[in-house]
Amino acid sequence: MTRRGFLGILAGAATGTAIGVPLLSGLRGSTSTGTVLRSQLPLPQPFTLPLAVPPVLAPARTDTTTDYYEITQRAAAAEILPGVPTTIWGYNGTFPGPTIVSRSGKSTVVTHRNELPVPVVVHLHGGRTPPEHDGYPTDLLLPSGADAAAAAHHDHHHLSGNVTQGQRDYVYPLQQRAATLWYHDHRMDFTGASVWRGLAGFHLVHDAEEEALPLPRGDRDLPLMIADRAFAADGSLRYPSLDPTLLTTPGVSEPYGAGVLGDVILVNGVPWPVTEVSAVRYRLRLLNASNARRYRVALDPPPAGGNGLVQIGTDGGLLARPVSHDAIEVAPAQRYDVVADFGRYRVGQEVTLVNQFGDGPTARIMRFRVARGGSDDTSVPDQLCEIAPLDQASAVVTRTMRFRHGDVNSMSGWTINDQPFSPDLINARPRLGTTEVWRLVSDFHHPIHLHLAHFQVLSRGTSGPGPHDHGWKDTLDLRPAEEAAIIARFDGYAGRYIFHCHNLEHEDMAMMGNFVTG
Ligand SMILES: [Cu+2]
Repeated sequence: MTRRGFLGILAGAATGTAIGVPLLSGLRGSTSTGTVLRSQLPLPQPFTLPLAVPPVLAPARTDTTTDYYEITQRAAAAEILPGVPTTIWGYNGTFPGPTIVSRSGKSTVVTHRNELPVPVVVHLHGGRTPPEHDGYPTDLLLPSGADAAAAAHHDHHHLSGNVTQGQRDYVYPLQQRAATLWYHDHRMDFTGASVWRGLAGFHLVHDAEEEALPLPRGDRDLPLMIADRAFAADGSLRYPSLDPTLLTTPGVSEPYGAGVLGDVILVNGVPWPVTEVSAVRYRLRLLNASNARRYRVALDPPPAGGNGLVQIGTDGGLLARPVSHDAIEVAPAQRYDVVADFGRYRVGQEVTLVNQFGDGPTARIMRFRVARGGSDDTSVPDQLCEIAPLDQASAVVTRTMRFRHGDVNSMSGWTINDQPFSPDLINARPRLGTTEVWRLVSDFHHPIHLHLAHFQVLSRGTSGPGPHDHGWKDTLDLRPAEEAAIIARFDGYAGRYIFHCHNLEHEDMAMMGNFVTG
């Protein structure tokens, strides 16, 4: 077995308290699995800073089949807290990174250049991507320039991956439906720390089917990346890495091995922002880009009659039919596209997007100020698209994957079927073009993400799918002591892919597995 994934857990056990049973028991009753890391400097008043929307990246060039983009990953100074400089790691030096907008069926090539002091890996989350471009955790892109030798020295003896230096192309065929995707770092052992520092951005896919619908668009289509963070006294992003260089020793100090929760809620990189809206419908593309925090998102006050959040889409694109909610539970990495109709409020009213799973500052997300009236020619049709339910009878195999805390060589870690991640350990070999049922069994909250294959939720426990399980998903919100069944069709590309818990501290501490399609 590879010890690579457990170095940090070893170090954590040596320097602090290993995850004990009492701590984990305490987590079972909470709404997120993790421990809050507090900021060490004054935080801004909520709803005083303007919402930012990440700029859409212009292609460097384009031809009839392909759009070409260029992104440089680098450290940069950001002002997240007013008057406080914070060094972030960003795609083109921004957090969130620039939004890429692609056309379904038109290939997108992104040339990533690494000017950070560490290796990186880029994964397009929700993308149906050939394996060599999917961001396998050991397919490192080493830094350009002088840092490369050091990074390679630290890492070369662990590597089984396809390693490049300086820059590389990621090729995305995007033979898939319109959907809210996102891209983020996926480096072996260090994903949590790297995403926390800012390596995340939106990648939206549009298609004719969705554009034919009378949904809100343009500046009434708002991508909202929700992420919690904590800040150190010097303004830096606070994260409990055992090795702050993020080069040698993976892992976090205890008690954060169950997940790192921040005490500041950022939307598109702004703490508790406010924005003016007209009294019309808006499409809100909610993305939970937090490492471990779950949210229960609602409008406060709710509009008269309730059902303020009309869900039209999720991870894999449009739902067949809209589903109205008072609140939506969003696990890490999940996307919920909702329509909020501010025409149900009076002009001048303030409407807060709240987190019913939070308390104190984490119970608030952002605020909308209904600033003016407006004419609205949008609507939400009763039928959005056709989704054929995958038939359980068509599944060729049923597999069981157990996600749980485990002792591994007497160390505290996170396992799938009692095994830690190894690039050589293949948990499943789905045949291309076939459908499989996977039973997912948990101890704590584990947002389970499959690369390549989108799936439908068949059941939770003895019930059917939950109210937030509609449509094509790529990440399931698996809750404590729960058993869920999903049905997935494996097609598109042959090769090795990963599936894993998207609590990034669990992922970094070995809760990943491989499947090989072919
Ligand atoms: Cu997990």
